[in-house]
Amino acid sequence: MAEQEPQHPRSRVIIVSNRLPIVVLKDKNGGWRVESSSGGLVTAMAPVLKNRGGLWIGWAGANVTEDANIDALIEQATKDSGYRLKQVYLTAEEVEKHYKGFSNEILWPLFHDFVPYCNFNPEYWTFYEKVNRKFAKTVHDNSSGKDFIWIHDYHLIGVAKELREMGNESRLGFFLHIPFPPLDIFLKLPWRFQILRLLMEYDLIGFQTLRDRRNFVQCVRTLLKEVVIRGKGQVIRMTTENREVRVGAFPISIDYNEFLNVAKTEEVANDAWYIHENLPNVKIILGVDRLDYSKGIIEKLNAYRNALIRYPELQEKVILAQILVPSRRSIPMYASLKEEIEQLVGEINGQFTLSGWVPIYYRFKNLDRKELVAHYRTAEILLVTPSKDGMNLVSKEYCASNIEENGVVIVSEFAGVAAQFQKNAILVNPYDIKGVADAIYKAYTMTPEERRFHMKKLRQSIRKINIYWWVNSFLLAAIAKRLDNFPIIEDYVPNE
Ligand code: GDG
Repeated sequence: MAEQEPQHPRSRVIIVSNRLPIVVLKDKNGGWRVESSSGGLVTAMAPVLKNRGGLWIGWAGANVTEDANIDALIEQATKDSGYRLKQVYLTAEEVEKHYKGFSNEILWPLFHDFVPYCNFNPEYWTFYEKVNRKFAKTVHDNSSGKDFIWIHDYHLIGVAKELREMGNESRLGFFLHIPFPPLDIFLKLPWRFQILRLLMEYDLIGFQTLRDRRNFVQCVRTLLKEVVIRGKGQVIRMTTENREVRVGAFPISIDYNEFLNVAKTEEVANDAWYIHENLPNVKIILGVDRLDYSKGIIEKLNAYRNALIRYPELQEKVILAQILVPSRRSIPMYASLKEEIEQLVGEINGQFTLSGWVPIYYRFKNLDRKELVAHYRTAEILLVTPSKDGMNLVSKEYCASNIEENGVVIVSEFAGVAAQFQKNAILVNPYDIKGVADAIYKAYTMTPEERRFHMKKLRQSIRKINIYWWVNSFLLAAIAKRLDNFPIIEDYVPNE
């Protein structure tokens, strides 16, 4: 598919996501400052929004109080970008019960297979509906009724139903960035019928992988008997009494060229050199993870310890550079996970450190983009072991930034990216501590030729299936007459 905006649908595009792509900050004098944030989604959507006079609707973040009159500032922030931003204001209670509550204490853990972490507080559901209605109202007030409205992620599943009830006749698409769980897990959700019915209000639903799509199909087939399911391949059709819903798998990606260009800069080259200079004579095994229990960080640390014990020649020859990115710290579970990780890092360092060598270099920090890319560019091995991950963009960014093409990727079978990377990365089951340790050793001992061969292939694949490809295929799936010619990315199935 071409790297340009598809010609259809020609209607205006409205993006709706929980967070707007901006950061709102209060300065020392009590005034407000708005900065636009970057990221793959923003970069990819910008041309589409710009060419169609588009609009992005979302929450501006917890810093913004009701009395803050920041609409003009938000307008200013995107003055030159050619599209508009519109904020949805949420009260503290709404943030608590919709964002932290239903979204991150129910849907996030459940959809990542962490059922015991769910807090099925019935009050959260009321707020989920209420906040979805609030988003829908802002969308409706700013829509002509003939737009293509693209809603993102688990916080906002209910927006389509509300828009339909308001009489909005726009075409509605939804993309789920996180995994969709298998039937037996989904059934635990007290609002399982409601959530499925909310999804069936869309014209197009996108998942990251065929596996997520299959899980969804199985839930619909089992619970909503009236729905007729037709087609096979990457995009299929489901018919209800009211509409045809198209359901597809669209693996999200990154702006390959953007990472490539940053990686090539002199500043990044210098930073990369500096990182290695400070960690001399070792191969760097890099981990970059948001602080989250789904990222398998404890399992990774245990596997690394196992590798140092079972392959003692790794000692003084490798270092695990683990960057932990602060996230959702106001949720108690995340604060205790941080403590657990830091305790284990301390234990491992205490157990193995020798004069001149510390096995784990650990940072709890949000790195700036250049520093992050410098780490990607210089690390010999990437180790990402989520117990479940919708896609995992870190592993794609690592490959795009690895311009010397000498890196090795070790990635979890349970990340969406496993399907695309299966032939050229080392895939691991993060729960298999010895297996992950063996993978570390295998990566360490790989020949330069093998590393180059696989990294080239990974880079080719990401260059082609990039973020523009993703946006295009999603928008095309909404309008294409034929659905049988979307390329298929088969899921990874382990071999014995
Ligand atoms: C969700 C799904 C899915 C990381 N550290 C820093 C930093 N990052 C940026 C990376 C990357 C993003 O954060 C992380 O993306 P992931 O995909 O790895 O994971 P989630 O945040 O959990 O994202 C995931 C994704 O949505 C997209 O659909 O792939 O499965 O869970 O872009 O670059 N950015 C900066 N400093 C850091 O230290 N600036």
